[in-house]
Amino acid sequence: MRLDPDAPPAYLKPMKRPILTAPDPRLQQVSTDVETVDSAIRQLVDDMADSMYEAEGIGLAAIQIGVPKRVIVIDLDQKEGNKNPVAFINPKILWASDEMAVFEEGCLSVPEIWDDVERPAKIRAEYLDRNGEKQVLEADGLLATCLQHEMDHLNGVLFIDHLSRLKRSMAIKKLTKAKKLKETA
Ligand code: GNR
Ligand code: NI
Repeated sequence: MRLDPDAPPAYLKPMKRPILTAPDPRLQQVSTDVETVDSAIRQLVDDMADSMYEAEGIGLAAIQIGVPKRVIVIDLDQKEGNKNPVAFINPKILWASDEMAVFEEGCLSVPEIWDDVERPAKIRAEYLDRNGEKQVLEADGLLATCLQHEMDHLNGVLFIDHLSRLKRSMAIKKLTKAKKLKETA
């Protein structure tokens, strides 16, 4: 519910750690593994969660706030007062199903563009949690899609890279135009 109809959309609100938007070469960087899950990493996780909630997203990769480390935060069912961000550090896919699933995807770094992306329907992944403990998770549905979308970010890949060349170039054109308009505003 939007109280003020003239309020800017969430992703344009000033943030402590603003989210980079395409085209930005930083989003194409390959992020590097975290060596030690220390308090600085936990602070990064908390900052990422802040930016994710402020932008009303369900997931965020560290590179989206300009930090090229293999850190992801996800919260699929966030209700007011019930925020439960989950950190995935150095995530690795151990297994992916042959079965595929199509979801309509969006991205906080690709504002206002949505399109269908096909990915493995189920995955098994290992990662470190915010205490540095190794975890293994089997995921399907939206969580499987979201994890793969975020792990793509760690490798410098955006969901529009999975679209046809025509759709991708139309998306980049639209994003470039939107950025120019924002600069001159
Ligand atoms: O908020 C987000 N929603 C979403 C919807 C479908 C598939 C993936 C996503 S992730 C996205 C947030 C984001 O850009 N994470 O990188
Ligand atoms: Ni994204």
